[in-house]
Amino acid sequence: MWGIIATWRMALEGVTSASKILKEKGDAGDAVVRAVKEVEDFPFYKSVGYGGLPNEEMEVELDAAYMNGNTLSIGAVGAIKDFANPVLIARKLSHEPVNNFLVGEGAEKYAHKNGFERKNMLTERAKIHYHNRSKEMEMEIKPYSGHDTVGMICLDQQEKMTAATSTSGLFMKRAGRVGDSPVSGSGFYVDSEIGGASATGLGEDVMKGCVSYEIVRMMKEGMHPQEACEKAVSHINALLIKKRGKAGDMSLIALNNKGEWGCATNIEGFSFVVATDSLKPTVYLVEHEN
Ligand code: SD4
Repeated sequence: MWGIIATWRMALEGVTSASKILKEKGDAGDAVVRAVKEVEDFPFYKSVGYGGLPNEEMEVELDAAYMNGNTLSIGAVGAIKDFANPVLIARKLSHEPVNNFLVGEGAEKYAHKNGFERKNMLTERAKIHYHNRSKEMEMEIKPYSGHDTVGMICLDQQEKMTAATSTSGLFMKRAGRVGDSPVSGSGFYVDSEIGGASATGLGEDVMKGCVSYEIVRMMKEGMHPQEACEKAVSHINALLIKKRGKAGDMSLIALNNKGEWGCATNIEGFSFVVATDSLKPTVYLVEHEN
């Protein structure tokens, strides 16, 4: 048995490539990284990797993470500039005994030292978006105004599970801002003996609920991924409204070690992609919040 689930329609091509790896008994780490890399490399996906939207200083700062559910090893980078594939750097960092989560200059030094490809990630198209947005600025940052993060969970035929995320974060974020996507337990979490989960949305609010860990914890208690996602979204949504008067946008996906999956959201129009040994890569659209 094998399976993969990913946030947003933009993951379809990557998930299709990963499915081939998984079908041929390939490794869940190779599959998830291959799928995320494809999203990072595609210049028209304006919130991940090359072509990602810049921060308020017109610089593209990227966050990414990788987790191995067999060993619970985690690697992550935050606010890294000028490297083509943050997810590859994150995976490499997951092999280090310590110093697994590096940000900014330190992350760039590590990437350079380890021979990762340097690249100016700011495209002409992203510059145009920046200039248009600058004009209408002076308003609250909205993560969903043309903004998505890719998060994936993968299960291979050897029963290994992995998670990976990659994002340019909120459009017009402050320089140095790091969201939930590279933060274990918030943007992602996976344990091969249970399953994994990943989040997309307003990172500042996702982190208030450690939602990915919460979902895995509920799945450990025997909950189906769908129920765990719904419970996690409704719980954090209600909690934030109670304590703060409002809750940020949030969408969650999960896959357990039996290949069962789920998704829940508090927005309208969240898309995600699933493939398993019995389901060809398929895009689902959740039109209404759960
Ligand atoms: C962040 N969670 O940096 C990311 C943004 C995102 O859809 O997922 N947008 O806060």
